[in-house]
Parts: sequence; structure tokens; C-alpha cells
Amino acid sequence: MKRFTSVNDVNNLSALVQEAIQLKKNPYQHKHLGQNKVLGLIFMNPSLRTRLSTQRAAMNLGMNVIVMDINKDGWKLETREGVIMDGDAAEHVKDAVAVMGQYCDIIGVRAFPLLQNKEEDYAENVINQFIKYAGVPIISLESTTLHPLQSFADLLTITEYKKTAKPKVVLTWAPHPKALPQAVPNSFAEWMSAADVDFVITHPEGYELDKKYTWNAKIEYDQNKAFEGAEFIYAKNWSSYHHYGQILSKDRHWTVSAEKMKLTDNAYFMHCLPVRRNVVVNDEVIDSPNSIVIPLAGNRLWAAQTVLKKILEG
Ligand code: SN0
Repeated sequence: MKRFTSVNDVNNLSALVQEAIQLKKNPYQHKHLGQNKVLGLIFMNPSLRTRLSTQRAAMNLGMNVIVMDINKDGWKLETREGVIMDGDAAEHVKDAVAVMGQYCDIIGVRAFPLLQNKEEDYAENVINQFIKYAGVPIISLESTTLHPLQSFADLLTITEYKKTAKPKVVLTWAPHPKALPQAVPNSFAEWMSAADVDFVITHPEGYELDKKYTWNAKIEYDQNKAFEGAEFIYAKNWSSYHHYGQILSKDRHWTVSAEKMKLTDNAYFMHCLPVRRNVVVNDEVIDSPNSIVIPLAGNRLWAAQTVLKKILEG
């Protein structure tokens, strides 16, 4: 594997998932693969699961890790091409990235969208500059449009918990006080479309995602109908893609409640976390035995370790 920025960087999806299941059973069998190799993790935004799971994954492979919160500890970076740098930014991202590539064998980067300009965000300017200038393999730790390490853990978890060969998996929009990226739902849709599941997306009108990621996924505007017969409910808020970055609804009828879960086929509840309790999902659902948010977060480690292993192997 040369890089990991979307499902398109994966050759064989089911083989990748099987490899993660094997690593989980025997985490330290590749302890020497990462000897004298350094992973750099560059954060432009907050992180808990991604930072800790990727760091632990690297340790399991015998790598060393350098972590940098670039907004707190680094120079202010310019990301636009060809500008006269007489403002706030002290360093261009292309120089900073080329330097990081001198010290690291693999680099992970997190860069959220600003949600102001769709074309700018969807051009994936930051991660593309990392790919172009680092000279080493790049891993997305959530880019402006995708979160592949999360989606890999999502698919691994669904594979472990499914009760039928082709389970019904429902991605449901849920309300939130803030405008959030589309990265998690875009990426989940991209991975579910590539996997062997019956995939349905439900959201209020105006929240349609970019077709580039949803392919021919079924869209059901009636959340109750979508929940019928579901084996997995995956909740997530996102801001509008078409009315870019806007909050069109805060309708609490879309909150995942115990009553709604009764419509499903005793479905498991999933969310990538962090989650706004009693806005996105009620306590009674996320604290129920059907909630698998914690094992899902645990699987972030095996997803990250599988990706690092495949990149170290070349
Ligand atoms: C991020 C998102 O993309 O939705 C990261 C998810 C893994 N979530 C948030 O920014 C939540 C912020 C909040 O205030 O709830």
C-alpha cells in the first residue's frame, strides 16, 4: 500500500478486513516490521481516538511516533499557492511538509474543512499538498471530505457483529448544535457501497451527500421507514452539502430514541464518537446492550495497525 486516503487505496476490501481480524488475535507478531521507522502524526484539529489508536498501532509494530498539534506548536501555515506571504502565515505548507518528510517514514495528517467554500474544501488542498511534497506515504487522519480509518473500523465492526450474510445497514442523519463536516458520512457511504451490505441513507431533504461517495445508495427520507428491518443503525450529524456548510434542521424528531430502535431488527447502534448525548442519540440507546460504540472505537486500533503494516510492507 502506497497511501491511505480513501477506499480507492485498498486493493481487496474483504482481504483487508480479514487481515485486521488476524492482527487483533495476534497483535505483536510484526513487532520488528517498524524497527527504526518513525510515524509522524500532524493534527490541525482536535482528536482523541485517532491520535491514541494510531499511536498505539505504531507501537504494536515497533515504530516510534512523533505527534504535533500544528496550530498550537507550529508556525502559522499558508496553504494557498502563489500568494505573497506578507500576512499572518510564517511558513508555506509545502515547505513544512517537505521538511516533515525528512524526519518521518510515514506521515498521518488531520485537516478539517472550513465549511465556507465547497470547491475549496472538496479540492482536498491540504492532504494533496502532503501527498505531493512529503516524499513519504501519507495516511488520512480525517481529511476535509473523508475519514477512511474510521470507515475501516466501521466495516470491521459490522463484519464482526453481523447476524446475516448481507445485513441492512442504515446511516441516519441526526441533529447537532454545530455545523459538522461531511467527511464521516461520505466515507462511510463510500465503504458501505463497496462492501456486501444492504445500504440505506436517511436524512431530511437538503442533506443529500455528494453522489461521488454515495454511488447508488438508497435514500429514504422517512426515518421510520428506513429503520424497519435494520441490523445496524449508524448515526451521524453533518451539515448540508448542497447549501454548503449550513444547518438546515435541528429537528429533535431525528434523534435516535429507544422508540425508533424498536422499529429495527434488534439493531446494533453505532456512532464514531465524540457524540452529543440526548441530541444525536438518547442515553437509553447509547447505554443499552445493543450499543457497540466502545468496541467500534476499540477497532480503530486494528484498522490503523493494518494500514500501517501494509504501508511498511510497501
Ligand atoms: C468531527 C466530525 O467530522 O464530525 C470528528 C468526528 C470523528 N466531529 C466534531 O467535530 C464534533 C464536534 C462537536 O462539537 O460535537
